[in-house]
Amino acid sequence: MKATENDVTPEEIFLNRREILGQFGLGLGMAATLGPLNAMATVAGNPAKLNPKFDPKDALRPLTSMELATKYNNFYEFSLEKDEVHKKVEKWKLGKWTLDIAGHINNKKTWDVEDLVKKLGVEERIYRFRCVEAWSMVVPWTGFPLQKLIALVEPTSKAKYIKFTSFNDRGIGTNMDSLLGYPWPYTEGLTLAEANHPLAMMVSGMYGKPLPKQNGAPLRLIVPWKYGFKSIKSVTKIEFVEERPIGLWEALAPKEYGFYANVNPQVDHPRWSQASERILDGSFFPKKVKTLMFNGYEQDVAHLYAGLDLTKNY
Ligand SMILES: Nc1nc2c(c(=O)[nH]1)N[C@H]1C(S)=C(S)[C@@H](COP(=O)(O)O)O[C@H]1N2
Ligand SMILES: [Mo]
Repeated sequence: MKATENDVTPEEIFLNRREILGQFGLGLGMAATLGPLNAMATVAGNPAKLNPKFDPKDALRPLTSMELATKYNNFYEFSLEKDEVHKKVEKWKLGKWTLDIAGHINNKKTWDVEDLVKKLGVEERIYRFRCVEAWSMVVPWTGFPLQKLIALVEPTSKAKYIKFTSFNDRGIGTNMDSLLGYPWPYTEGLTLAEANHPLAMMVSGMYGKPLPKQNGAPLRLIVPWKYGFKSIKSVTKIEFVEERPIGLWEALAPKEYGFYANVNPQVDHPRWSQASERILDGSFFPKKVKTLMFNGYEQDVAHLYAGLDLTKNY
């Protein structure tokens, strides 16, 4: 499918680059483009040639509707009910939002998120998005590669990991106090090498529009080869640290939610299988499909984990 002028919405006029790396990842060329929202996302190139064991049909999936992706959310600061989150965020007045970038870097600064997004520019990418709860979507995100931010702030040799922190404001997250024992705020972490991978991005929009509050406005992380809980929403602080950060979910249940949390069909969650997933389509029984290693981005990211035994959980 080729993008035509008709596909371009007003929000995209300021996009300086429009490329879709999602469905098959980086190795397969840049020809894929966003078509009508319910169309199959297609790519150029021949994945089977690059990886004989890989059936391209397994990775080719329809785009999730915007309606579904913005009304079925995990955002515990607001609600545990996925279909309640979009209602519970209504009272949140999203004004000026600052992002503190700190730690072992040369260019520490508290940014106005709008200025940062303007400075680094945005591009669009369609990625599969797979929750640890065994459901998935396919979402067109807009944002900038995290590696651009890393280059901007210039980490020193002491920086080994990046720690991300969400807001810690009960006036915003009206459900935070009801979750006793949760070590708020929501935090997550990546190794510097993971964060520097070109697929990792900071997202400020979806479906060509500004990011809705329920999806983590104004700026969130998206790491498409990892379970969704790694993709922290509404980030207020990014710290370059020496020690491996322990995220909220790892702190709560380390045997269930590890640090790496790479999508891996061979390693079951202690309470359910990860071998397959339901691709959400709004129906009562969405189609069940095999889960792909690294969520289908194996060729792009496997080298990051060269020393790890992928039959084990991390
Ligand atoms: N701050 C924060 N970030 C979060 C969560 C959360 O509860 N709070 N949930 C995570 C989980 S489990 C998933 S699956 C995704 C859901 O993102 P979506 O609602 O945009 O699909 O966000 C992740 N990021
Ligand atoms: Mo999730």
